[in-house]
Amino acid sequence: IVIVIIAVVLGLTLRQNRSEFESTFLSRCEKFNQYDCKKVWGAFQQAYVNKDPCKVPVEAYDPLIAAALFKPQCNRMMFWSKTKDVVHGFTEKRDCFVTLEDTLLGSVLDGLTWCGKEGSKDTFTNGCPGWSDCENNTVRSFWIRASAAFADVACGDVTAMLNGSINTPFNPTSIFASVEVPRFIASRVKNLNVVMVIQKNNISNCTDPSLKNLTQTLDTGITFSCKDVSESRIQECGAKPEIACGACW
Ligand code: N1C
Repeated sequence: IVIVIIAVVLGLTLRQNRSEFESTFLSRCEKFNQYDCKKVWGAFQQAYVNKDPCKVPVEAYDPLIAAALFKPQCNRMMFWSKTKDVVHGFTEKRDCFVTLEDTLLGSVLDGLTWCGKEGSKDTFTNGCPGWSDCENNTVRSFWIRASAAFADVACGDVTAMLNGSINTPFNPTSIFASVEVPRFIASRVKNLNVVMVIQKNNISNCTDPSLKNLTQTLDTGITFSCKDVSESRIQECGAKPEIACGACW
């Protein structure tokens, strides 16, 4: 009897987990019109279900990206590295910029962990490999693929917020440096404007040597600019809609 009870409870929790993930996915998806969320869910699942969660290549998400295409928003696209909270604190309140998390796929999967298992058709949210446990893990491959698609449609003036409180604001291992910047092409992107977020104890700024690597990676023809902006100014601009987007920094 005890074993049966344990089995039932375990079975229920696992099922609940699965349906909870699926309902989070669908309810977040349904906030966006123009998408067939059931179809998007199907395309999403096929990327990792019934697979070893360390053997999900970036390309496994190609059909998902095809099912939920990104629309280019010229001059409004915002990229970031190690500044997620500042960026989203700002974009939540103001309409100036669009981040990947404002698009269907980014917003649906932001903050979530998911993976499959060989021999199972379920989605698991526990026991999934961490970001750097193995290279081709379910979650990391998704963010690489989605970031690549988002960067592919970048156009006009592009903005990126980098962190002035770390040693290497432009870190070659970040998704921003390794996936996004190399995909900006001069025929679409005019200028890359880096906003260096400066806190009280900042250790780097726009003169940081890592930005040299950034300008060297940039496609010839894309101009580069960088501005040191205090975190409090970014917050102020987020809180005051009367400040025009272009006057924030
Ligand atoms: O490795 P990063 O920063 O440079 O990646 C950020 C970069 C942004 O410009 C986004 O367009 O790549 C995109 N991106 C996301 O939008 C995103 N949302 C949530 C990349 N990663 C994203 N995450 C999670 O943040 C992801 O699961 C991983 O843990 C971090 C990577 O962010 P980072 O190292 O600060």
